[in-house]
Amino acid sequence: EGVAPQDYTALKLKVKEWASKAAEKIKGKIPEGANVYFVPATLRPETMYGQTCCFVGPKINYGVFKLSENEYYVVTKRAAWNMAFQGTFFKGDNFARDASELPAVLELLGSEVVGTLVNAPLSIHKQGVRILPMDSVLPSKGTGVVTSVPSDSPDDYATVKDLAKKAEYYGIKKEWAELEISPIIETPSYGNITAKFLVEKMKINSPKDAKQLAEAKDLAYKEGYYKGTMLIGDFKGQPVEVAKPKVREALIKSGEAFEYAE
Ligand code: A2H
Repeated sequence: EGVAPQDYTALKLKVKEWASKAAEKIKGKIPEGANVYFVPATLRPETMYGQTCCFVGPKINYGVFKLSENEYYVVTKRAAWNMAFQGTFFKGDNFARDASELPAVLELLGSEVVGTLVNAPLSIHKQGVRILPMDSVLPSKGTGVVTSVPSDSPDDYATVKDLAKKAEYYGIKKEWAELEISPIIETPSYGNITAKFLVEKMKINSPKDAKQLAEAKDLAYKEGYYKGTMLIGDFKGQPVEVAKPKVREALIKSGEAFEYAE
């Protein structure tokens, strides 16, 4: 971890329909009709139009943390602890003195939530996107939940391709990994689906090609941020550098996201 804090955008993906295993476990623990959100941390809020699914680590333990009578967040305990210091759960003088005071309602294993249908704010896929497994999700970074934008993230692109190819092995429906990948950002060097372009050009065949993916991620990030132009949304036609803080602010203002730092 670096010295400078990372300012993430924590996005709220509301559960529309639980995977059956998760539904069993939450029964009686969360009131019916309460809103439960998966909360991915992203550094690229301007790409949220292109969300096609949301990743969890299948072996990672998540907590369901109570925000209010009808609002709950699914994140790692580590992230909830950070959030507790950033005013997410407690207001005013009310704060947790140690991790046991976090408002945890229950624990869920990543693999148990795979298949859950969530609403992804700004996504062109209005019917919702699925929670899917990604082996490279780090429990020690962000919230342990990673929203997937395969048009602009090489990691996400390589992972959705692999999931679709081996759907049976992963225990998912192939179509969950095959939502349409639409152009979100135009770039001079890599076209309008940067991640696909780079993954194909660099012949990256698997989400396990870590070294090449790191290189692709770097190229995609720099090109998108410094030379990209928005193709969609309220800031269409504007440079990414200008649009990025505006999209973030709009998501926070509408209550669909909040600030998260670490
Ligand atoms: B980014 P940094 Cl379109 N494990 O969001 C692995 N990856 C994680 C993670 C975790 N626990 N938590 C967050 N991330 C991902 C969008 C995106 C991202 C795009 C392009 C690049 C990109 C959609 N996925 O990240 O190490 C999240 O994916 C490359 C910089 O803190 C988050 O932003 O710099 C990013 O990594 C945070 O990485």
